[in-house]
Amino acid sequence: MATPTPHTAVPQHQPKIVADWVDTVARLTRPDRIHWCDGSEEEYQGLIELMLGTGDLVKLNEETHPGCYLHRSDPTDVARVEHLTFVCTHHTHDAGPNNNWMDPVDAKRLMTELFEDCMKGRTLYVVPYCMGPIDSPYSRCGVEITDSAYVAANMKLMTRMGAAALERIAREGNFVKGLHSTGELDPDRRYIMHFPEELSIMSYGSGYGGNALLGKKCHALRIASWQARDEGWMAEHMMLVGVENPRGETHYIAAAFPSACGKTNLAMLIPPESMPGWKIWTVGDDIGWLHPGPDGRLYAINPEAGYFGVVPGTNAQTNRQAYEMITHDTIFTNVAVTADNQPWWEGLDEGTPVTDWRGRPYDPRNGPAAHPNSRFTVAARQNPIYSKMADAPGGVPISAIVFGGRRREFTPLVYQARNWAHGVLVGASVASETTAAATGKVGIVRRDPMAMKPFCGYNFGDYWAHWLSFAGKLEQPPKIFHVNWFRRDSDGRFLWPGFGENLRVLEWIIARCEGRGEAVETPIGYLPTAAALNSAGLDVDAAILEQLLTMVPEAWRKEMTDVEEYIDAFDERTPHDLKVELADVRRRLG
Ligand code: GTP
Ligand code: SPV
Ligand code: MN
Repeated sequence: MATPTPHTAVPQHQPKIVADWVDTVARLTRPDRIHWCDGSEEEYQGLIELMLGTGDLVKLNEETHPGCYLHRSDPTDVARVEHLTFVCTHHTHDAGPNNNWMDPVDAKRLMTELFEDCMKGRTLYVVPYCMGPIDSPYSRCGVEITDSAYVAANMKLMTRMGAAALERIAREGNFVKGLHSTGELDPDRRYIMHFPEELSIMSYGSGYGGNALLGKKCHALRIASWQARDEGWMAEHMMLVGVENPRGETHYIAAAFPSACGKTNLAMLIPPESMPGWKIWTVGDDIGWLHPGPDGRLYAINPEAGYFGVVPGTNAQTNRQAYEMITHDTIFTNVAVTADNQPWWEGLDEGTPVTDWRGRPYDPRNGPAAHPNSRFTVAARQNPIYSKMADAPGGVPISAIVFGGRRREFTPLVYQARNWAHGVLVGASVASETTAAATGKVGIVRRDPMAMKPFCGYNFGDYWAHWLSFAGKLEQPPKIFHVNWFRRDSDGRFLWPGFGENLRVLEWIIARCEGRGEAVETPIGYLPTAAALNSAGLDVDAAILEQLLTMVPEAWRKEMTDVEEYIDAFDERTPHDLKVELADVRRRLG
């Protein structure tokens, strides 16, 4: 069975614990070939050639976009499928009302039937990977078995994949098992199953990022959040960024925003011209693993090594850095193309789409040319501002945690929580308009605590208790804030320019962390005065700024009633201290 494929590089040591599992899976799925990925460049090129041959990839314009390829996914398979994503724990309450639950025995039976013989005629790829710097004590390894060359190639860009990970697995004797098959891409035969009690994942019937690149949301968030709770750390849907002031001092900030709400853009922010001397260093754009450090501060690593980012909206004005980063050696998924075969998407001010994301001649009556959730996959080292600290085994010390969401009404541009426990309530209160990152209606406000609604692998009640427990684990906990870049006027226009201008908000956040920065105390926390926000060169009306920095009590009384109803739905698992914080805010609001 194990006939080597033409692009198998040097044979490598195969730890028995991995080989045994691969063997068991191969007996079930019956692949024609087995390919152990070594993570080399030659192997990546081999996967690309293979997919160009099968039509899974199309080569883009070599002159303007060297090394860039387009993948068109099945039109029913373009986003995460939250309604088909399950957490399978022995006790339903351990998964909690925030997750779909299935009994692990039933889930295994269902998945085993789907996986039976599903790799006949296909290649089984063994993808060993390390989430986090290869020599960090905070990193964790996994192995994804997949029958998709697209998944294997994406994992190469997104993780530390190959021989080094396999060596670490052999040394540590454990790993997260992720089994994936694209199956028939039939939405009725599509499930993403998590078994946190045994650190394993089974995903069938999708090739889309968050459903299929199992190192990312499945391992680094759902499984890792479970492990983190047991081991005393946190796995969060957070970007990590270093903000260097003109004096050369750097503060690290972690920000949790729901999917397609601005993490990648904040992590790669370009300072406005009116803020000379400020520099931004990207540590991560989507996931942070946070640990109490020896000095009583909270330290973070980015478990990923690449970006799977939202394409639409990326242009030279909003984010020149990201825009240039994806002009070479990038896999595009579901964008449109121009007559001369360049990738195209909504928000680009040059070029004209001739073929839409489905490969049809572009016709505006069919909707946008690029899918609203079209994505780029690119290695982090292509980011010109990739932080030198991104590979530091101990991570970076976090000064501030920032929550945020898409709220068209009343949520201020920024406010600061009173203390850690109140900050946990602020995080638990996050709500946001839904986006194209998951299938379903777009633009509906839903509660998304800590931006983890789709990603927390256990009961939110327990999760909030875990968050609260860090007050006792940290001598210098990060200060906690909430931002909203997405307020709109009655015509639907954004009130705040966003993108680079968001640095003004980060500047105030940093000032607050240093015990400076003017603020007014309100029932929901501290808001900056208009004067405290750096507005030199900022093109926003004074009246608009005032509106962005105002707390509207009636709206907040209603909001807190909603929050109360939401957190109470977690029954006896909702920590008492969180309810106390909430009652406190309600009392202050009157
Ligand atoms: P995931 O990868 O899904 O977790 O998303 P993300 O949080 O990294 O979101 P990303 O930075 O990719 O932004 C998503 C969309 O929001 C893109 O279309 C951006 O152009 C847009 N966006 C990002 N930042 C801002 C901002 O400050 N203001 C406005 N108006 N739009 C923004
Ligand atoms: C998200 O949906 O939050 C993403 C994209 O970052 S995915 O990897 O598909 O989850
Ligand atoms: Mn994300």
